[in-house]
Amino acid sequence: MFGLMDGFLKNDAVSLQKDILDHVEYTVARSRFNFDDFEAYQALAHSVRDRLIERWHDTHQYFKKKDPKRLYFLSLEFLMGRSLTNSVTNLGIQDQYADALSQLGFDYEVLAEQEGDAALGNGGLARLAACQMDSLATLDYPAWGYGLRYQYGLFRQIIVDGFQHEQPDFWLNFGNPWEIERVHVSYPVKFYGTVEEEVLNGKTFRVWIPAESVEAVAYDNPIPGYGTRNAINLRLWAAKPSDQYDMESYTTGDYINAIVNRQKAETISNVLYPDDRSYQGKELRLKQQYFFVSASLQDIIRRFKDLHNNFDEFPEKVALQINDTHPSIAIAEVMRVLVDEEHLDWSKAWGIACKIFSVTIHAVQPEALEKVPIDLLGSVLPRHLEIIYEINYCLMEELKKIFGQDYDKLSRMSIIEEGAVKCIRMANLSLACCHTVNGVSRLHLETLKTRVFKDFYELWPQKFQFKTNGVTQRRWIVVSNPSLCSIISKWLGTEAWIRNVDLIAGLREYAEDPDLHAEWKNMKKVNKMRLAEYIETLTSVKVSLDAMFDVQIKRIHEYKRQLLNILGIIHRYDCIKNMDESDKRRVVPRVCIIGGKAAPGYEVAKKIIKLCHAVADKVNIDPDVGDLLKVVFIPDYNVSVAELVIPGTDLSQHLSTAGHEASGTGCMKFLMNGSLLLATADGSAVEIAEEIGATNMFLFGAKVDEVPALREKGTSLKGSLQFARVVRMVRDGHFGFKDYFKSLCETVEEGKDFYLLGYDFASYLEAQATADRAFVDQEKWTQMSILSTAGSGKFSSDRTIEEYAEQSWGIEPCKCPF
Ligand code: 26V
Repeated sequence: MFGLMDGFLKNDAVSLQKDILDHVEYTVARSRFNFDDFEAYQALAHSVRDRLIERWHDTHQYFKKKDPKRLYFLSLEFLMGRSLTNSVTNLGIQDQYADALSQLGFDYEVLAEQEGDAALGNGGLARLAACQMDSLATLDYPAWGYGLRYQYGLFRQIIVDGFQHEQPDFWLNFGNPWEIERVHVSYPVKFYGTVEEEVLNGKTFRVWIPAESVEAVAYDNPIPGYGTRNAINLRLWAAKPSDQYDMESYTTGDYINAIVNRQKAETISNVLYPDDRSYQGKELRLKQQYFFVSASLQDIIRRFKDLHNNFDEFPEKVALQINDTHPSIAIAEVMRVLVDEEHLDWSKAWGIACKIFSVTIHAVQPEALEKVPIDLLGSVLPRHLEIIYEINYCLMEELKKIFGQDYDKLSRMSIIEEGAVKCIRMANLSLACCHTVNGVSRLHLETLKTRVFKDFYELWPQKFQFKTNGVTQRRWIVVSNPSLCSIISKWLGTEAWIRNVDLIAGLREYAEDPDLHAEWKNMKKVNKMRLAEYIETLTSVKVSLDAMFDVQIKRIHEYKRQLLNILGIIHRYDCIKNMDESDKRRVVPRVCIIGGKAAPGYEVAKKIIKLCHAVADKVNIDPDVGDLLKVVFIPDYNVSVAELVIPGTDLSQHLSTAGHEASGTGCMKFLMNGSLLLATADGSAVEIAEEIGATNMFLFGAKVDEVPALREKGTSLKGSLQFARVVRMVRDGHFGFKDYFKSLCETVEEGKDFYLLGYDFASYLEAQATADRAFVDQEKWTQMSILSTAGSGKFSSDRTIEEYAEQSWGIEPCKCPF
């Protein structure tokens, strides 16, 4: 590890202790002789924050001096989780802090548990953004993240009688030491109003006269790199009432109402939308998008103008990354600023816009692509609607030259969707402008090219690329699995893999070494013990450490097929019930762990959660089963729960119907931690199989190209007697709640089984049986586990970010000297 002192603040244990005590006294305002764990955590966090701020300042000073091309990463969601452990690890001063705290009578790990998660995102897309920020900082890229500072993050899930209930996530209630409020960095963001014509120097301009203004205030979250002095910034915007807001009410004497109305401005950044399935065309959502986009662009342009006065240089200094279609209103906003405010020609402005934007699509399903009703856009952002019409006009003119009278094609490619409700297709707006459109795995790009964006791909094949997702090994190994981290460093003889994860492949050489096996098994056991304790505290279920810990944790979605998992568990239960004692001795004991949140309005997903509990209630107390099978639902799954569960997992499940998971990043975290994967050939799993060898994982199910025909044929329950039997058990009320589960059973009925659970069931059970057999041979299993970790190098977000930097953004590292 590095650096005892690299700024004004010293990092030896004595200095850290003094800093912590000072913060107890002066920041937390408690006596230095009497403070509890939470107060100690707060003081500790503030002392870490001081060190982050030093690096943050130096980095930004240095970026300013060098003025490199910067990447601006626009995302409506960032799922950062906890900051303490990650920051301390990246600063390289964990041992010193642990020492300092133990001398004060505190335990570093206990204090780390005091921190709540920053959950400003739904799932995969948002956690990916967080991993990518870590890689951008570590690899010294001059990058900024921009997003929204929601008052309420993703809802907390509580389970009452097996049913999910949602509770608000008041994550800011106890303060947030990781952010720096910048009251002086604020911009007005305008809404509504009309557009008028204005003549200036003989030229006519369209001028937006907005009717409402809301202030965007910056909150900066420093993101430290590992093994570097660089700390980049995640700037999140909070909505505050603007000074210009409704002044009239004051002058008319309606003071109280004027104040109440002002407060309404804050609703824009109040709450994160918790549904990651389809866009519903809500006004608040559009306002959130424009709010953070407009503030970010004002900030970016101000920074550019500090050093430049010619917008021709803009593409040399600025790369704008749009994370999914959510921020794509940025394209219209850049055009508005360049044309209406900077008075550039339309074509010149469009040329600039086309050079700066790139987009990554994170979904497969067309429903996830946002569409905004024209009436809504016209009311909230009237000038932007005009601009989008103009962009579409130019696009259509260009397409007519190429495709002539092919009106079907033209209407498919148009940014405007005609229909009962006329809409703007935000994805098409992005496709028209962005120089690069990225998929998140090789398979995903194929789907985009051949289905969702076929017409655009045929027109502009060069725009389409993929960057297979990755996750950061800093959080997912170093922070969450310190014993594995030590083993890897010891056997490789270096810690260099933490920055250059390709080195991890060096473990392959020792995959059969009995000494490594012993250490590896011990590491797994200790992690399983921790997980078992957590499970018992939360659910009162006692689990055996000799059992295979089998885990599926992710958002609950029909396409992710948690239902397939539960039906598989029912089958296992049914088999055990029908066994005699000698057969039972051959059963591999399992602890089946499921966790995840269902979108609040997603009924089917909520029924899946209830079914999981209903099965657990029956199985876990059945004396015929004992330790052979336990079923556990972990409530309120989030990033820090993942950090605990993943290291203790033997087998993880990734069951999406082929063609539905764009990439999947959970599987990469499990892979790094030496969990074996039971997966369909979907998303990144295909590439994982190439890296570690298909024989080191358990693949099953229909392949992508078989899916359409299988759907057409309407595969039936008759196809698998076993499937029919387990579904009947649920339908007949074997687990209670007969009426409640009726509609859930119908989703997999003959002719309705869209996600092909019935078709894949037999092959799923076969893969499960293969996993059981493999687990019996613990040496073989351990070897496969080591090979999984050894093959995980490609799935680091460092690799992904380097590809983006080179192929999409055109940015270079800018390393702040130590
Ligand atoms: C869509 C919407 C629709 C409007 C309401 C709010 C909202 C929020 C999120 C989304 C899209 C979710 C997309 C997402 O998380 N995709 C996941 O992205 C991962 C990272 O690329 C990828 O590994 C997963 O396969 C993909 O499902």
